Amino acid sequence: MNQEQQSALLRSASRFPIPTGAKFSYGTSGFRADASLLESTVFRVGILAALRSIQTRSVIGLMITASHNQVSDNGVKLADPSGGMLTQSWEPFADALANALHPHSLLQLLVDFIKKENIVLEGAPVSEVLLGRDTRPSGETLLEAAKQGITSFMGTTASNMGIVTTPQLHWMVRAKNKGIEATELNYYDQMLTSFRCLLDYIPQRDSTQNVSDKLVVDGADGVGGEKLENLKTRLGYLTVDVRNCGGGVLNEGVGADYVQKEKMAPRNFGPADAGMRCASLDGDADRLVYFYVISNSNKIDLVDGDKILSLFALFLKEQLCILNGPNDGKACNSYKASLGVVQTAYANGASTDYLKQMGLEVVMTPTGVKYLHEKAAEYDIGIYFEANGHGTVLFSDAFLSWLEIKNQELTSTSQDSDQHKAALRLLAVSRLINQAVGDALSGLFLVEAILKHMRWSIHKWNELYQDLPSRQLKVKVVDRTAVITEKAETKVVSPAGIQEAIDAETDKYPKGRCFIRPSGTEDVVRVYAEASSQEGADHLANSVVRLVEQYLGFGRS
Ligand code: G16
Repeated sequence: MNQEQQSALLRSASRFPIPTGAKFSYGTSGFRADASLLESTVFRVGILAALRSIQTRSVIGLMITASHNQVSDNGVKLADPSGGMLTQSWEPFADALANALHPHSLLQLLVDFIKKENIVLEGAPVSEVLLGRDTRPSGETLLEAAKQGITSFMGTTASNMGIVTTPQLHWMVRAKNKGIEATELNYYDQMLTSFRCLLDYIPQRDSTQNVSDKLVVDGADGVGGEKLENLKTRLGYLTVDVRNCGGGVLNEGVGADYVQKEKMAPRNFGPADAGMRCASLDGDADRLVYFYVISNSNKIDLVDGDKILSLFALFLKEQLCILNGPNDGKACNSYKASLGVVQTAYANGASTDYLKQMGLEVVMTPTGVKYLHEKAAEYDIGIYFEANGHGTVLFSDAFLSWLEIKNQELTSTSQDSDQHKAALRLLAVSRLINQAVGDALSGLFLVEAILKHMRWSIHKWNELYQDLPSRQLKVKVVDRTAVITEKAETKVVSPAGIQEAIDAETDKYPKGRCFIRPSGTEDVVRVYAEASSQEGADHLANSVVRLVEQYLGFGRS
């Protein structure tokens, strides 16, 4: 690194001192904390993004969001050239940068890392970082800090995409690196064209079984609701009533996280909506759950990420079977595509059983899209979802190339055949659903198209299987990092003895299952319990909360 570059970095770093006593960690989905603590971190992630762009010679994304967290929090994460999460191998360096106490120690870290990774700064082509933020008021100042970090690497451009959903920014990074037009408008065009294509190939059946054309959406008072509101005139048959569109407090009594955890109707929903098909997005629109309000109450029946996954799996498996014909892949000229699903320990046990009964391969990973995405990418069609509604469907390049050729062949030999329609549907799904990351908007349009295709009401969809009763709680402890887990977070290895105590408690409940893990986005330990009755699940979760307090020190939230 030349002298001029070193001086530029030292100058800008001195304007962003780290708050006294603060400790930052690149968690489940980037850095998250109270927004007032984050300026230095965001500045440093700007530096990291520029360096990653220089190293990969590609466009990188930097998103400022704390997603489902409360409005006073904020966060920052990076999107890699593929549009996916920052490679995990750079996370320790991100931690070190965020915690370097002085500009000189920051510079030394950079010099050492550049040398270790053989990053060539001089003569590198112009690098670029796309910036986005959600609607949090603190986002504007933090975005400025990110720009300062990015541009303190000479020759790096910071392109501000404005207020966007997290998945939109990931999509733009992926598109730009593939040489495709990457504006917000391009994103909508691709999504809605494929949505209409799926609708065009819906089989003509008994018209008495029509699905309601009305959907009510809770926008979490965040960015997703606003974006959806602007799309309303382009949705054809589908009438969307968007509520919680920015007038209230972000994520407070609204949004996918609230709906999924509390199993209650969000603000501005109530008994008058009983039976309606409703969906809820989270604060930055990377999570989606569906629900319907139970008559005369504010309680809901939740249709969570596991059921979205099951719906997608059912539809895609059906299309593959049609495409491959009666010989199920053994026919000449067919492609035996691998179809796999990825879940976490939070997946309801009933969903995992259902997927296995469908003959699907189910793989478990730790919490965090970065783990699920990586695993799903090993299949020709990999479907991943967390129960909280974060997920997508990935298509391999090899399968898509084969599908394009197959489609051309069928266009000339058997247009309008069932096989041809299945090929067109699969291609449409691959364009509709975000290939970079879980995306509530594209997920919502795929759900809507499949329900219409199946002629299923939300109730019928919910009957795919019956969830085992569950309860999720969070516990504030002295130091959550003292909890160390293994086996996809289903077993605790430290503190010693707590796993045996959890097992002994769990054994008391029929169909009991319980695990704890430290959150990577909030300062809490999470407790998940499942049992054959709601009372049992609640009781088990509360008993394990007490164990956590006993082993890790007190402070329930
Ligand atoms: C993020 C991650 C998700 C994860 C969630 C909760 O979601 O992207 O994969 O499930 O945090 O993580 P934890 O339990 O570690 O706090 P979001 O929607 O907040 O970005």
